[in-house]
Amino acid sequence: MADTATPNLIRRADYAPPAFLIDTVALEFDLVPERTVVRNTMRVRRNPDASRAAHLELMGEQLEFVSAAIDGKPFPNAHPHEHGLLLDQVPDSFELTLTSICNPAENTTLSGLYVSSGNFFTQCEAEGFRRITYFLDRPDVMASFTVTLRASKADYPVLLSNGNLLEQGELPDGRHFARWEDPFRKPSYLFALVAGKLVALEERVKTGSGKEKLLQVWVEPHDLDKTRHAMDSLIHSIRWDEQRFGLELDLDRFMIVAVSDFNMGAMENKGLNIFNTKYVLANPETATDTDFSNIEAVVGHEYFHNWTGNRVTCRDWFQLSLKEGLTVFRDQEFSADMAGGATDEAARATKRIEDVRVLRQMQFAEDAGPMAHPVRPESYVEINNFYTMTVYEKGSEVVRMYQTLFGRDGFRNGLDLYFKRHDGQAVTCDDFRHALADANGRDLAQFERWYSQAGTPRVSVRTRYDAAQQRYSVTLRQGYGDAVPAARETQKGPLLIPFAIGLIGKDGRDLPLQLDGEAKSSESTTRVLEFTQTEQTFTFVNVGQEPLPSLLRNFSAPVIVEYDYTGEQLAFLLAHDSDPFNRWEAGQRLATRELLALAARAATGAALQFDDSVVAAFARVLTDETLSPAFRELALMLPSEAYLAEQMAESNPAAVHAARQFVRKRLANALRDDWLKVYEQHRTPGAYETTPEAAGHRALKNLALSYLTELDDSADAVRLAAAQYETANNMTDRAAALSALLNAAAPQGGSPEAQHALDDFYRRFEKEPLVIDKWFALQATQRGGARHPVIDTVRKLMTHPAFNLKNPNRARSLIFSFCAANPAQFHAADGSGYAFWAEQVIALDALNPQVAARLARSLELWRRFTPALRDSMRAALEKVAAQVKSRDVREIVEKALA
Ligand code: B3K
Ligand code: ZN
Repeated sequence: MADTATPNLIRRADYAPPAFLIDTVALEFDLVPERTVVRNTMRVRRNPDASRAAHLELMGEQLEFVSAAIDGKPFPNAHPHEHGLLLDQVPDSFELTLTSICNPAENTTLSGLYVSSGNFFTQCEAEGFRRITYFLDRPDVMASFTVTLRASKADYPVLLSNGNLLEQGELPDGRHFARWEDPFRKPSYLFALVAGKLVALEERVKTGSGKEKLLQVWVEPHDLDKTRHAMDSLIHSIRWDEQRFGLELDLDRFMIVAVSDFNMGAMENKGLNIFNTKYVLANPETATDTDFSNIEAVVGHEYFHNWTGNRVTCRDWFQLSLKEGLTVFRDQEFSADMAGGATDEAARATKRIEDVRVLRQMQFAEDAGPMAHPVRPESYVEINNFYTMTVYEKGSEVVRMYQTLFGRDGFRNGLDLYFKRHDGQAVTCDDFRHALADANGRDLAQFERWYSQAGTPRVSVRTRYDAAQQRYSVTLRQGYGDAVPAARETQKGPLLIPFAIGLIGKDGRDLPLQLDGEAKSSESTTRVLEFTQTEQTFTFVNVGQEPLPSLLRNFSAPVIVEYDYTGEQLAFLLAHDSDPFNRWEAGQRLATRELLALAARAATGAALQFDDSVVAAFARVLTDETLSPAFRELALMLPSEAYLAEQMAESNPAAVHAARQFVRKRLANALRDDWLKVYEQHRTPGAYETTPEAAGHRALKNLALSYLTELDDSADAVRLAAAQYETANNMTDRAAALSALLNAAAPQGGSPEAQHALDDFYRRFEKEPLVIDKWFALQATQRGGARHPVIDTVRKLMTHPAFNLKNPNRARSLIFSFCAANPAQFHAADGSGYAFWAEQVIALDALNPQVAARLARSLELWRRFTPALRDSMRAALEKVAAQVKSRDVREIVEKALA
């Protein structure tokens, strides 16, 4: 029954197995941009495990129905409608042949089959396959696919699909064909084809069992010089998955294809991964260190899906985190191992810090708004709206907690059992949890709450030292605070929280840990407490001095820890904690506390003052040469404006910006000589190297440059930045210099040096779309000034000949950068940012609902803002709600307004 309040709400509780199964699919494509004919021959039979249905209902969208035949004879009872094809009175087992037509040239949604730069590409996850042919387009229907592609040989010399190439050859009229077969059964969302003028970087590698594999990275010819890093990342991924998890590449050939029009990062289609160019193309002149590491992470992520996602897939889309949370966890571990190996904890920690920063800024915010949902959602209107930070990043934290509880070996045993039980199946998050529980002899019933409860848990900590008894007790209490309704409804009881803790003595060293009842202290000075009740006390014995607790080491659970540290204690932890994550965390807490106090004053117009002890704590980090440059950069970077605004009782982006700028200026002026020295010391002369060490030097040097631009007299900074811009031999340094020039020029609304560099940058990289994206993004995120609002620049750039709303990367580089990454300017008091946002959501809605819905989300936290902003945000939301048509955007704005 349709729920009238929320039309087309899909619920997890309503899952039923499919009435029919499809065993084999033979697809034939006659590829023509405006009119592609698809012939689909399937072996269909009734599902013995489902109740008997009267008819076969296939999904289909935007298709022109041509014909249907059963067992070779025309079938009269096929009824096409807006959402698919209904076939009446079908036999129990039969061969079904359907012919339909689609229009890839006009497909601006970038879901299904579409044309980009004259080439054909597909994107099927989650429900794009139904835009190609009629099908049971759901992940629990797994079939064997063969695919025949036919197209003009001159226009589409390369024809690719999943699996192995069976044959290729010539056809009359300048056409040719290729036939592919995927040896593994798969759900339709993993289908892919590519056709066009492409070239490949190729490499042959041997896997663990000695088999030779062909690896290819396909791009447009002018991009071939930017494929080496993606290929290296692929080779490293293959090796890593063998070593860490014993998982080998199961195909003879593995292909990556880059496309410049793409809705997200990349897609794990079996044997034929399709990537946004942003996550493939890199050379030192065009890509930053961040781009290089993102490429490594995304190539790894998609490759790792081959086992976690493809070999074992999801029964239904509510189980999305089964593959996404697990695969994010795997790519995070891969990147950490690439940076620091298994043992260099400090190097691993930099990756951990970056991941946690993203989680806290984005996922915690999601949990505090109208889109809050459990890692395994209970319902959705549009599944594409649930490829979220919660499903991906919180989902990854949930997987990480198994490893924290059972150790690397226990986790590996669990994963081995998972594959042993479920290889070739479409399964659920419960199946995964049961495998982990059974392999480790544990009952993980309580752990299920991590999948079913939304909202960010809060753990408040009380400690008590009894000097006479030498006992130290730590009392933990868990709850959710004032959760939003969407989250509160799901909260049923306490979670199993692995809570890692250490105790630090007066000399800054870890104390031995012995819990009450234990015979002796443990070897490790970090203990993972299993915290399972609403309130629970853990008592350490033989504690000879009052310790300072180091709480939630390495961020062992996705929770907020509340503990009243003094400023001095935080400075002590920042200087001494043996857990590198918590050293960073102490600095962030210290800075956040000061910044929030300042923002509260700024909101009332009071004068700002700053505690010198905080400056001293930061100075110590800046000059501590025992710390890696990468770590120092992370520790000295202040919490983002978005994160800070989210911590306020009423978000006030202008006050946060004023406070953060005040602190940046204070740190710049107070430590001027140190910044200059660090800038000089961390230059990386000579040839560009992509190593984590070299990237760390560049990061710290460029942070110093950015602080120097805040000096009351920024002439030195401008001189350094202009020289760095001119002489840079890599994009990291060039882009950082340009950003520094824009920042230094912000108060005056521009400078000749900044303008010169901007113009030069455009001319130099005119033919590199990914670099021009940076050019747009740097301008959209620039600081601006009171009399120089950035919205004016953004509106002007919207009319630039290189701007193109249909290209998601370009739309993101200008519109999203402004609306989601420049809070102080976007939330301008006059509402100009919101008016712009509404216009762009409406314009994108007509072209590409998935991209529009992402943009729509930048106003979802409107209720948390100051009253004046709130009213004008609501007005913008209402305007959008009244005009948009797509299910995607409607779900977002209706939830926001509800
Ligand atoms: N599985 C894809 C995401 C598909 C998004 C569909 N809206 C990429 C990934 O997570 O690897
Ligand atoms: Zn994924």
